[in-house]
Amino acid sequence: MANNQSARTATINRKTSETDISLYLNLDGKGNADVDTGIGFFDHMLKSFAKHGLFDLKVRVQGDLIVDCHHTIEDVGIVLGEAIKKALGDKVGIKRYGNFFLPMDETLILCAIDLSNRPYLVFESEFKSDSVGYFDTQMVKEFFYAISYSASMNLHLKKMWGENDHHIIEAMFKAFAKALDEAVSKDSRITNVLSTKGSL
Ligand SMILES: [Mn+2]
Repeated sequence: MANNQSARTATINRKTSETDISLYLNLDGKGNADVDTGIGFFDHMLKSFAKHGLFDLKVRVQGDLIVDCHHTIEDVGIVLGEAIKKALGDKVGIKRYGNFFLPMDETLILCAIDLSNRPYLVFESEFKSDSVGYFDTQMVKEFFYAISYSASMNLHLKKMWGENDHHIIEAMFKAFAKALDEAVSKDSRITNVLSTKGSL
């Protein structure tokens, strides 16, 4: 894991009767991921998020997978959103907005982010299958909803085109990573927070 004094990092531990999660995030990382959620496809998605956002991410989850994947995926979304918010701190100097069109074979996904401190999710996609591996496709929206609320971000995710559910979901995680990388990046011309209100 990359670690330096100026890196924006957060560690969150959250334990409920349904899940026990520890998560480390470095927004100024190099794309290193060490992830074990108990759901193979979800691990694949979180590693893609870290790799393409150039974040360092460590996640450990003990979830009630005996029930189903719902609590584990939703709660990781809550904790990842909390980590993003905590690592960002006062948001001084960041670009605030980020967007990306991510192609993956036949799939094209649009992601747009405003780190506005006002949670809002617009999610537009359909899936052909109920699940990819042990990951229920219904949980994609739930995951991003949880992030948008716990990180207090405006998040738009839209499938422009796509046939294959694995591609669609993976392209969403990668598009989210690329858009977030842009939104959290710094611009030396921004000397305070990028808002006429003076706070974000
Ligand atoms: Mn894949």
